[in-house]
Amino acid sequence: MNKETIAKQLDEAASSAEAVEQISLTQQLTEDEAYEIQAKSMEERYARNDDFVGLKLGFTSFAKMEQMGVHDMIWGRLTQNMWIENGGEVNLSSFIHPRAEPEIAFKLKKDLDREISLDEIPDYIESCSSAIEIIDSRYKNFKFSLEDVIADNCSSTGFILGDWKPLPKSLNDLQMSLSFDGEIVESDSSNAILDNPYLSVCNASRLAAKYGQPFPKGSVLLAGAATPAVFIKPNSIVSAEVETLGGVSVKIV
Ligand code: OOG
Ligand code: MG
Repeated sequence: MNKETIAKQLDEAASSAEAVEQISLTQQLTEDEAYEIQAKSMEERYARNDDFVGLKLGFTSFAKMEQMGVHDMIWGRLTQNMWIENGGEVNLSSFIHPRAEPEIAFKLKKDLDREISLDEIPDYIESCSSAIEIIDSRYKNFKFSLEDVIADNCSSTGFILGDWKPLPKSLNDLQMSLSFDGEIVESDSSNAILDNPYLSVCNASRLAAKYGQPFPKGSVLLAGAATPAVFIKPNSIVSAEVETLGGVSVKIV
């Protein structure tokens, strides 16, 4: 299959909530080819009046890498239609086999078009918040290679942001948890994210510049999950809490 066909197939799998076979079962892709497919599949979404609103990193914690058997950082694009209001509702029937993750989000106060260092973060990042990411692999059994998941826009499906907070001096040693109906199902320290969640900003700036992805003022960045992802159940409330940043929740119907 050519890249165009794979991009369309993955886009169709996402819109119809019907899983497809992993590409890597029949065809070898390089990482760069997988990012080209991701870019092409995003064109399909943008053509349906969806808009780019930010980036996400994946596999920034050891717990996530171990869970999925994939050991490299990846990045994907977030769109307006993936953005779910804090306290809002999502319908499980629009997904294949969704999972939730506790995350930290950032908001850009300036266009970011080159790799920045930790010292520069206060110049480029306006605020941060607690977040939930909902991921939903378009591949059967939620199984993929690194190239498969990159082509599938890193399983990006939905995200919910808590209230924006001023940047603290440090985002280390904060307890992060994911709860279903008020019961904690996963928790870890924020250090699980690259030993320092601020390093997600540096890495996202590097990757966006490397792949020529504009990362403009106002964009959101999801830093990557601190814990393994957990399958979502119908008729439940999913919430995440990041110590000092507060909570965020979504109702699954
Ligand atoms: C890929 C997305 C990983 C994260 O936060 O690590 C991710 C997947 O596990 O399906 O979003
Ligand atoms: Mg994530």
